[in-house]
Amino acid sequence: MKFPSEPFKIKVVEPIRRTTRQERDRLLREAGYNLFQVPAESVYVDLLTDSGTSAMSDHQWAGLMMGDESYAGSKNYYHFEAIVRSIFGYKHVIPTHQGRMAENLLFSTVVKPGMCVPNNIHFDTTRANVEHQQAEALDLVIKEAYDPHCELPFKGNIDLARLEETINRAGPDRIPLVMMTITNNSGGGQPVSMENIRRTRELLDRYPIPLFFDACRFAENCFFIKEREPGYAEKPVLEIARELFSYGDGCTMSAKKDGLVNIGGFLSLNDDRWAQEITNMLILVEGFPTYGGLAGRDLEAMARGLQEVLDEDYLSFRVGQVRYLGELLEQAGVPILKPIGGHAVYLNAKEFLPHIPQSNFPAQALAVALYRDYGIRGVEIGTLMFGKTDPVTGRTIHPELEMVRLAIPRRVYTNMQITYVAESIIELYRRRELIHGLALTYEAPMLRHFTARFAELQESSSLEPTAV
Ligand code: P70
Repeated sequence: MKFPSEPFKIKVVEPIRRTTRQERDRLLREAGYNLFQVPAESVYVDLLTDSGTSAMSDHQWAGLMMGDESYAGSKNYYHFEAIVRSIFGYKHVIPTHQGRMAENLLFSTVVKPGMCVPNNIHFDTTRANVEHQQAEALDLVIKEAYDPHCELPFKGNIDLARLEETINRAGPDRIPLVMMTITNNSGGGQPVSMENIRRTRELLDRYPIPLFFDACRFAENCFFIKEREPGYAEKPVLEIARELFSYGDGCTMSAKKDGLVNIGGFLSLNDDRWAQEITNMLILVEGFPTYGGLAGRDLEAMARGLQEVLDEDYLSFRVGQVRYLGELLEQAGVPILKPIGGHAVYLNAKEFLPHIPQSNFPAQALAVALYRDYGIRGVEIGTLMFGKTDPVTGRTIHPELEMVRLAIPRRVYTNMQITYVAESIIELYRRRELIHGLALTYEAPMLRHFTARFAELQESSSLEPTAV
């Protein structure tokens, strides 16, 4: 089946409050046209993120009742540790409350000022945690990743020639580790191939430099390997994951994605000395090593989620649902980033709104229109999130990709709701010239996208009022 139907049925529902266009228009004004400032209760389909927004299964909810809340030695920790070891295969398993704390603990331990950390593309929190150590975060993804039309099966691959050149230029002593983000979120949720990982390992062995994974969406990456890479079609996804992680020395994980939980993460690695230092720091900032900032019940939900996420019926539905949205849009001529990613569809705002220059935030304007007219919330991944000010000229340097990411929460929305999203966007595309740009009225010095405020360059009253 091209788009597999849901491999679950719904036991509990969360009603969604309907809002009017008028109400959403008011909320947008109050929010300064920043969708992070809009109350979630006033959103119909919330595609802001796939992080921490999954629906847990009855098995996971049952696991919450089995929480052992002992300060030390909780049985849920041992279960969680065993599951993580059985999939990832690393010796030490260090729980954290979410992914960025795993990054913070790792980088504050192994990265020193003046060092550099290569990655395919650093996610913002990873980059911020590397830069916080006064080190350089280098993005070395293959150049095709920046072309929204280029259809490669593994567009998240790292450029091995550039990696080798970087190591030779910087010197292996200045590179404490190489990261690989699977799937590559900032590059469109694109997978990395097993071959690229194997060859990265071979290259790093020559120095030697450790390889770590940013493993948030590892199951989706492994599913793409099964679908696309020769030799893997018959292998279970669990086996693919085990092989993939065997080429690394450790990983950071935000279990809010492929852990199918609402909060949780971990760091797992082989090196005893690093693990000891990290554990000492963990006690200082998160808690005792058998709970690491989480409740025992959270560890149990995470252990169960990590097993469920490897279910192939689930994965083919999951990746299929994202593809379903992408293909409906593509068939109608809506410009999207290709190939369709594992967790999200990315609208190409430069082509959707060619009449709005990048300095007037076309992707943000598109996200605003989508919310105002249809109650759908996506997230801007463009000039607002990644634009930088040139320290010499004071002018803004715009990123190459200007996109609205529609991230699909796991097991949350029905295919009918996804159809509604597609139909809304197609309708909006037909009257795209009525969308106007935005001008910044406030920005914070760091991570400005969360709190920025805008003014509309022209009132958007000409759009049809649509009730959802
Ligand atoms: C997302 C969220 C989190 C993330 C990630 C990768 C590859 C680490 C982390 C940090 C963040 C987000 C973005 C926009 C709106 C809301 C939320 N990604 N590495 O949606 O993990 O959040 O647990 O600290 O994608 O992509 P954590």
